[in-house]
Amino acid sequence: MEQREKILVTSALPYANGPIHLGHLAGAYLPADIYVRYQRAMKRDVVYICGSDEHGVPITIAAERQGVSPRDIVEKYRENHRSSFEKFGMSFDNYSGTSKPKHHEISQGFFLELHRKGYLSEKTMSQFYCPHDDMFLADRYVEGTCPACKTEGARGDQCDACGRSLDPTQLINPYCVLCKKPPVLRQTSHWFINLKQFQGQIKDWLDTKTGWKDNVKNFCYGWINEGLEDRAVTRDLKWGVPVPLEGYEDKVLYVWFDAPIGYISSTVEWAEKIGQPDKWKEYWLDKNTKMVHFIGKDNIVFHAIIWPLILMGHGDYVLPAEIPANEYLTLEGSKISTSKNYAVWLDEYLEKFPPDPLRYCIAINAPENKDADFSWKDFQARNNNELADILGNFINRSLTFLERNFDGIVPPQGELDSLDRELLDKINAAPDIIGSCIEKFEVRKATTELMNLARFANKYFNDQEPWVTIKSNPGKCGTTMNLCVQISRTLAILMAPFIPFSVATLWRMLNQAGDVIKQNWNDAAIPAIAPGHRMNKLEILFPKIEDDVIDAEIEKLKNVVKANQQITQSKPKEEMEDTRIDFEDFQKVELKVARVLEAERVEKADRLLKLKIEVGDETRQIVAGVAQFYEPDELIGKTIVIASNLKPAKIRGIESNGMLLAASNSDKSVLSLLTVDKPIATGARVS
Ligand code: B3M
Ligand code: ZN
Repeated sequence: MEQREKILVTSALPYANGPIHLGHLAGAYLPADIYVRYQRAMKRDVVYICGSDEHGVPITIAAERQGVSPRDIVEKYRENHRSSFEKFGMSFDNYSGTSKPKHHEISQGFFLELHRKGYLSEKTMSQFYCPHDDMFLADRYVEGTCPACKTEGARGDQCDACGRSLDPTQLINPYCVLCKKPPVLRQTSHWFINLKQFQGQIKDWLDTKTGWKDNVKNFCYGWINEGLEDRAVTRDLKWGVPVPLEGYEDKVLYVWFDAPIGYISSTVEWAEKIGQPDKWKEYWLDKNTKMVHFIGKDNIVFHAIIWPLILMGHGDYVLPAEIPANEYLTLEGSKISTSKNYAVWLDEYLEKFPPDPLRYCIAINAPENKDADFSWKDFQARNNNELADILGNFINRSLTFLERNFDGIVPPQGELDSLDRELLDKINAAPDIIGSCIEKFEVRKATTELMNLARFANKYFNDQEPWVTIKSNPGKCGTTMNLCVQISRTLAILMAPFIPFSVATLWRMLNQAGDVIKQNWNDAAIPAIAPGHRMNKLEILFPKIEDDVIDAEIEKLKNVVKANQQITQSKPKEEMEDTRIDFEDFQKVELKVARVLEAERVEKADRLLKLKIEVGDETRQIVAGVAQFYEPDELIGKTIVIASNLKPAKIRGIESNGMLLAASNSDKSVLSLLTVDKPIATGARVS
């Protein structure tokens, strides 16, 4: 027996830090599900793998913001994703999560193997550290102004505005995302993967991928031509896969190192669940497996360069055959944003609408080669004017006519006219036409072709005028109705990957045995319904969506935009306003030179010293928080600078008449008193 081609399909593992939105669906999920359902109908040996990405900074930041543990966050969203994907009809063979022990074990194994083979090296470097939160600030824990496009709020690993990937230390005015304070640099050690040594190998491999989309290839060549830099694969974080080396117990693997390994661990979990624990090897350890990674465009580098390189370094494993990366979906003309809550969330959508209109709408408008937009009006129009008025209407009028005039029993085919033959030709050609679009990852075109087939069927019904021929030529009318039923069946089989829920209803109406999604794709080419076959009762396939329902959704998004504008307007003053002052304001502070005459510690206050100072012919007492940096004796005789016209204040019950000036760094680990450059009499004004 001929060996069936093995296909391993993956959809990017979504971060378990928030619900799924339409942008996700259009990028990595729906096109993959259509592809897999088609391959299954072609009776190919396909496994479809996914799971949630449960490590990395997006998760820990979400946990900190909500005041819960990372574990709570990932369990909540893993379940949220799993259940909304299921309701949307995503047909994964397995949905796992990367915080599971099996995944940790497999990821550590990969790390150790690369380490053993000498592909990893250890480096000490300075990294941002937040003294306030007492932690290293990995990746997105730091934000600041993008050095390239100058947009504020750029993340430590990437600027969303210009797409540039960044090292946190490149940011202008960096700050810790938790406390908004500036970080300091501290030494830390990490393991790096030496990408350079794979540069030639990865380029040769990419050169063989002649059929890949231009967007993917151009992106990769751009990266390679800039020269591959070594990349850190460990992080100073507490949540993640622990680094399996001595001395590194406090560190974890970088999320992008372990996440793609999640494709393997989810396949392992699948094999265990079906009771064939070694079955995953048939896919992963066979170089003939066709591995297809569906992703959004922001994941290209990781899937097309770093991940293949990890696999090459490890050896034994199959490399990706196809990486169909999609562009972005915008919403009502604007960028979808999880943090701004500007999105259509899948779980909320599914509470109000059925899945198929959305599947159809995204498929026919998929952001394949350029960004595409989702608008609620377009969604309504696609449902009402295409699904309902073309496909639904054709089925409805055909089956109603059959019921009224033929008791719901399929009449035989008589003599064929040219229009009948055209219809049979269309049926015959459709599986190949649609199939080849899907094989080429052209979901938009496949969906358009399918709707055109339904449009043709609707027109065929019109042009044959069965309501006329039923009287004038009943034999011809029978032929027309027979062919209407045949093409309905063809449409059901071929539309199954796109709108699986609706075609299951259609299948029932056609009174067909078995499950429509289990049909053989190529059987759709055959007019297989025999005369004498009885139809089932009619059901409505696509209810129309009313204006008020759509208007409410549009209104909701407008309110989100408004709320976001208000948040920006009500930001704290110091963040929003110009903080510069007039010279007159500065002049109000009288800064003067003084000399320390006496200094002593303040009892029960470790930070304070009580000083007696000379300011011109005046002697004053001040209290200063410098005890951790200066011994009292060191200070006696020193020339300092004070703000002399502050109103006296009591500090720990001791009067302080003025304030000395000192410079300190952001984490208050160094403090240095201001003094003057040349000898000058005390009381001199500083301005
Ligand atoms: N979680 C990125 C994302 O959700 C990441 C994908 C991992 S795939 C291995 O955009
Ligand atoms: Zn902080």
